[in-house]
Amino acid sequence: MPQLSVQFFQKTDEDPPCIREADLKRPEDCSGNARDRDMESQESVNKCERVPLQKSNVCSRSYFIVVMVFFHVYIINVIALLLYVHYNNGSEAEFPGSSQGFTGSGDTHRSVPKGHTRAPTQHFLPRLEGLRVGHVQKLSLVSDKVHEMRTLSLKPLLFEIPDFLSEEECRVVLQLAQLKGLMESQVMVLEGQDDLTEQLNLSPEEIFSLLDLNQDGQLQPQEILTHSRVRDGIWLTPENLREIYAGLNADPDGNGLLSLEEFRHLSSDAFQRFLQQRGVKRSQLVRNSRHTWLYQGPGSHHILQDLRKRVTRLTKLPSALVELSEPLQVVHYEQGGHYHAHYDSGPIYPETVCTHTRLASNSSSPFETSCRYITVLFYLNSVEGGGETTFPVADNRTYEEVSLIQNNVDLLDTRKNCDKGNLRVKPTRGKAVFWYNYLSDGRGWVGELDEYSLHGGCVVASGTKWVANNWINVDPDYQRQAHYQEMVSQKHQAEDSPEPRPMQHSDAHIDL
Ligand SMILES: [Ca+2]
Ligand SMILES: [Ca+2]
Repeated sequence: MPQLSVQFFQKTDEDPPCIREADLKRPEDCSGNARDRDMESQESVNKCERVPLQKSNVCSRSYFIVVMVFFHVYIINVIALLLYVHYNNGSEAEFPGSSQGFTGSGDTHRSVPKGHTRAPTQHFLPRLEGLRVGHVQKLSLVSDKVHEMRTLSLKPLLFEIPDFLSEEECRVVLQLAQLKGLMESQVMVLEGQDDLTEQLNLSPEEIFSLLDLNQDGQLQPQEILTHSRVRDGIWLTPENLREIYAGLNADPDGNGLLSLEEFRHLSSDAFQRFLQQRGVKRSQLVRNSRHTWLYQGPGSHHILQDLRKRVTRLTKLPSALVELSEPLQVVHYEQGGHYHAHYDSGPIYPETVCTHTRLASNSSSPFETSCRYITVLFYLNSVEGGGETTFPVADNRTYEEVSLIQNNVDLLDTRKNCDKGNLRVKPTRGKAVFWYNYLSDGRGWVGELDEYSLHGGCVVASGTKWVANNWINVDPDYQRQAHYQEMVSQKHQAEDSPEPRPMQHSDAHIDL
């Protein structure tokens, strides 16, 4: 800045010297009297033309002072703005329990002193830019390689990164999962759903109204199917439903719809009991796979720890958030395995609590969801046939839940209709895809569930399929997330352990 000032002064030194007083009288000679003269030399005309120019030079000194004042005020404003941005970035992102500054860069490792529990005054979650479908960004995630990240869709914001994992890393993760042992991803009938109905104490009319999505006073097959899949985990097709209606004599007028009167005659678990009597095959469940969980914190295999660091760099989220999220889930689909289209996390209502912050929230709300802000999905092998990840409504112009099942075409059914979805990702060893399950709230934090993030695993036609999931859990209630991290931080100090650990997830799994 001082140099700029000097240049300014130097420039004015070259300006013509200030005009003499005598010259100021010249304009009078060029007044109307001059036009009365018969003869006027070209020289005098030139003089008349020059005078106003010289007069402006007389003003240039004050003009120069005014410009200088504005210039300095401008420079001072710019410096003040830069200082504000600098200090603001430095302080906004500190998060309780964080071992890394919450600056939006996963690469910045900044220690937070022990005992640091100050609640942040501002909050901001970094969110990557997709720009447009097909856009490729180069990433520096590991020392010896440059990764390329391609935007696959904007609704949801979805990316793919080939060779995110090396062949060796895929092999080790797969073998660790086998060593630990896998369990069925879904038992035949989910328990605990009746408790929710009882807790809410809903009348049949109220349940009917909840199910009647288009509020036309009738329950269409798709309204029943959507509900049943969530409630029981049993994947009903429209044909199954016709079979159940006939078996239970639930639709005496035979119009394929349930009226309120017909609905009243059904007990709340009529469908469930009917299906249990008939028997349910694995292929008739919402998901048909086996899975296990791998802890990624200190003491775990270095590849698992490396993977978590890479995810932190990829998402640019604070490491504390990633560290306190769910462990790595490894899933194995055998030939014929599938996972029908679903959301990885649920909608957020005022009463909703997140599984990971539930202890901190001290809430007795029956509405709970996993609050998985981001899903990072890794393909650990290349599948011989099928097994794609489908996003049936990605970048669709609109989203309507009811229109997902129309004219006997059920877009959620990944055994039948994977080819009819908008976007499919081929499972290739080492590739990662990741997407945001929630939109931004417009203020830098987690907003509503992104309905376009609906996705599923197409049926494995040939061979088997191994994938792994990293979910990053963030509570849409910022204060609750901050309070949770404070609690974890205090627990961590009391135990003097090397790293804060989540209070929910890892305790439920045996560490490798
Ligand atoms: Ca209806
Ligand atoms: Ca009917």
